Amino acid sequence: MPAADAEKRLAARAAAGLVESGMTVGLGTGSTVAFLVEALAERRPEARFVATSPRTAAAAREAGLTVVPFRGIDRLDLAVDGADQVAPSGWLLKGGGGAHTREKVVAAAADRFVVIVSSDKLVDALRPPVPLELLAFGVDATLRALGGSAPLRAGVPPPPDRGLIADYWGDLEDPEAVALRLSAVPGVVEHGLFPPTLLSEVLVARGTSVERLLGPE
Ligand code: A5P
Repeated sequence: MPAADAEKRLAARAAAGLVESGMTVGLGTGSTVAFLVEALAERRPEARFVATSPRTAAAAREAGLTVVPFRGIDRLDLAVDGADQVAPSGWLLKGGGGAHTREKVVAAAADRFVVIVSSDKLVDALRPPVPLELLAFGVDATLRALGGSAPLRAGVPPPPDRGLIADYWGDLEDPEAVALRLSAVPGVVEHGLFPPTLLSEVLVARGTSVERLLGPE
């Protein structure tokens, strides 16, 4: 197994230990979360799970976990997800798999949002692109409003809420300013910048150990 995958697996196993019976838990999307599902399948806690993508929902069901729709549930005890980049400031870049809209809704609903990553995901500063989900209606006008710097992404499975995925290639020196700007463009459903205020902690695996980086209180 490649070193990064071994680290993802280790971080995922540490996060699986946070799931207790009776909890409602959000599951992110991606290869790190796939290891989480694998670890949960072994532990089998009496918990119910909300999935951020059809992919994760199918894997979790196949693993024997109880997956429920995110409806009639207004908060989650815990959410666990991977990330593409984690900056020292606590800003995250997500959406490599195009699932960031549902991932952000789930993270925001959770009392505790835990991010699990291999050590290569820690960066000194976030690098573009920023994944975007765009409303299909009027998408060319939305792309124009984004200044032509956000080409549509080819070859990704369409998001479950019928949006389109694009990647914004603007400067990312000030993630907060970029996040505000992107959120202000009508037709941008959601962007992949996750603020530090969403984050409870990051479990980062390095070699054979897992380090816990705390987010803001
Ligand atoms: C999915 O859209 C993303 O936000 C993933 O959470 C992120 O890309 C991490 O993916 P891996 O766990 O596959 O690295």
